[in-house]
Amino acid sequence: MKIIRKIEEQQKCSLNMKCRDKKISLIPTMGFLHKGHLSLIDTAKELSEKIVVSIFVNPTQFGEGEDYEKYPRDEKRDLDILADKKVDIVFIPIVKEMYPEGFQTFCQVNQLTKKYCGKSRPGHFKGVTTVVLKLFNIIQPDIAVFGKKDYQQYIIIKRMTEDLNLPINIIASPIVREKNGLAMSSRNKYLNHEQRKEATVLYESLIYASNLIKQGKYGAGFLRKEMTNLIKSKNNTRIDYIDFVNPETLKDVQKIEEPTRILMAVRVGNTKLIDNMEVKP
Ligand code: PAJ
Repeated sequence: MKIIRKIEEQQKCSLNMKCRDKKISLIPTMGFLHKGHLSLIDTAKELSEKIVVSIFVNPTQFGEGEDYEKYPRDEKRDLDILADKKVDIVFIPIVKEMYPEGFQTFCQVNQLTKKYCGKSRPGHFKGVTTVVLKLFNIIQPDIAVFGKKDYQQYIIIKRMTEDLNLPINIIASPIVREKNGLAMSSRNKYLNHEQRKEATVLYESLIYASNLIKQGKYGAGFLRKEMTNLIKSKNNTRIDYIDFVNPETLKDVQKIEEPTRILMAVRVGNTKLIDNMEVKP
């Protein structure tokens, strides 16, 4: 496994793989790896010969007062995990080279970024698309794999790739959960024992809604209310949003008449957790 920190070295290495006709898959991450990240590597391995994982806690996607400084980092542990997983390259750029003095060019997807997570985190998705576009330019992957855990992020990146005619196949990989249903996330580290138990209410409420839909309850308003009551029954939870959306356009849906994605964000203590699920009538 090669560890690359310099942008120029990664560019040379990618060019070399391409000259040898090797298909490259990229899995962008912010590190502190868990089984969710590893499942993206498994998905990528089915699709291409060469696997590049990037680790970069991207400062431009964190707002003021957010957790950039205290975002969990453990490079040594991540590298051990990736070596075990037999990935080909780990790209770990440094902030000063990604954003040198004078940096002022950003990539912005206009509409899809306004709602849901974009509402409470203005500028967040602009930081995400900018860094992902930079990683695409540096690594030149044929395929890039993203988790459905961050469903809005996946749709935004798909839109950017299409809008900018990038020759990259964007693949979505399923959500990996703990045994109790909690979607895996590096930020779960912030939860204490009690909060971890309460955090399972996100998944429980999604399952509850999908069961109500199976019983013929199709109204988004009714379903939101039912989910809200369940979530509010737990201490220390505060709902940020629960929305029913078209899985491609992310436009609001009033009635579950076709496949719909439920998107949700809930604060457990001070930690914002997100989850989502597809439901069908
Ligand atoms: P990060 O939160 O590290 O996630 C990296 C990738 O892992 C994302 O595509 C995310 O959706 C996926 N992922 C995280 N938890 C998952 C789970 N439980 N199941 C399946 N996939 C999961 O998302 C980011 O980093 C950043 O915004 C990034 C795209 C790297 C840009 O900085």
